[in-house]
Amino acid sequence: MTSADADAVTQDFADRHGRPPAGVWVAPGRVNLIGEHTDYNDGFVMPFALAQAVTVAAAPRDDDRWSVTSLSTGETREFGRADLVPGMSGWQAYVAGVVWALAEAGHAVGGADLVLTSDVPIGAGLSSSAALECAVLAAFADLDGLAVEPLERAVLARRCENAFVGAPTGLMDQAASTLCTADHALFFDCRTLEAVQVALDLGDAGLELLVLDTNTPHTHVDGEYADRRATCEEAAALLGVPALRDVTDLDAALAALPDPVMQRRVRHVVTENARVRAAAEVLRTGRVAELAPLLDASHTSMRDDFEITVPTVDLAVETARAAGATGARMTGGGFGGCIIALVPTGRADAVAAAVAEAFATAGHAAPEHFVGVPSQGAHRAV
Ligand code: GAF
Repeated sequence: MTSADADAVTQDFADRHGRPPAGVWVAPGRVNLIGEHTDYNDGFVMPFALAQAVTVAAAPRDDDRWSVTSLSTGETREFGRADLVPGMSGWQAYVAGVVWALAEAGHAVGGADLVLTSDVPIGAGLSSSAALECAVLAAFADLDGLAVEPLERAVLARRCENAFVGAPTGLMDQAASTLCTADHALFFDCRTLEAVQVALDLGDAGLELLVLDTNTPHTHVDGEYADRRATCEEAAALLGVPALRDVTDLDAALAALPDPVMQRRVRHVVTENARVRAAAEVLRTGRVAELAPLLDASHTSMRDDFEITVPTVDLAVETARAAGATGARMTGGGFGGCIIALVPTGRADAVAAAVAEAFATAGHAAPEHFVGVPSQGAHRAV
């Protein structure tokens, strides 16, 4: 989010609705530093919020309707209370679902006009939808004076995603967008919901985090994601534990499972949880450079055991490493999207250029890239 985004939504709101907005709210996208597909297994994750965010201007209206304009797409969508039915299609479902989830939890949300814009790349695994949910939830909470604590906001935004939009995701993205703080990663326990802010001072270690979008379309993402989740739940049931988080003896668990695919899925989740805890310890004790091998091991595990990477993502990771990244991995749900690479300060453009060259040779379009800056979670900007 830039101050230009806040100005743009404020100006458009005033022009469009003939009155100023009551405020402007912002909620960021995220990168996940480490801990992939562990959230819905009651495990650990460690994302940080990006500077890229959804920015929304809003004001109440005096009927039970909502209008939402996206400056990013130029579209306006409207819905009323009677339209708040799970399964709604279109991007406005992420707004309607938040009204629905708040109402289900007993919070009275009044009609409102909203104008929003976003600089979170869409469909790139950087949580553009969670940012949208958390931004409008922050707006509704303030407009209607709702007493909803940050953690409950994350839980309600996830409920919107799961029960209204219909995506069977975990809590990581909404927790990151809501709970993260500037200069920190969030070590989040998805069972106890304990959130620990861990200082993330890459610059002190002479490093920065390159975020590179492979532009790979997410075909069949939803089906693949749901499939991975179902296999994990089936494995937990076979092992007689509430969730894969509870597997304490990996070798015994693998020996008890009949199916090699299921064994690989379980190995990913159990070892990834251990890597998240190790990464939190590495940061807590100021050994930032030691993040790199954990990122590499996470990627290998996602590629070989959870099987959620794709050739462009693997090419980007391998090329980044060969060009000087000390560690690299895919970030997010998988099957495309972004990679993150830990690079020496000032080397992000050079590493990205090497990946662009490898992509050109392989016949792929040049990826976009930026340096990820650990930023503030959802808040009121104006
Ligand atoms: C997506 C989901 F939304 C998250 O809940 C998480 O499972 C992630 O994929 C994989 O770690 O972003």
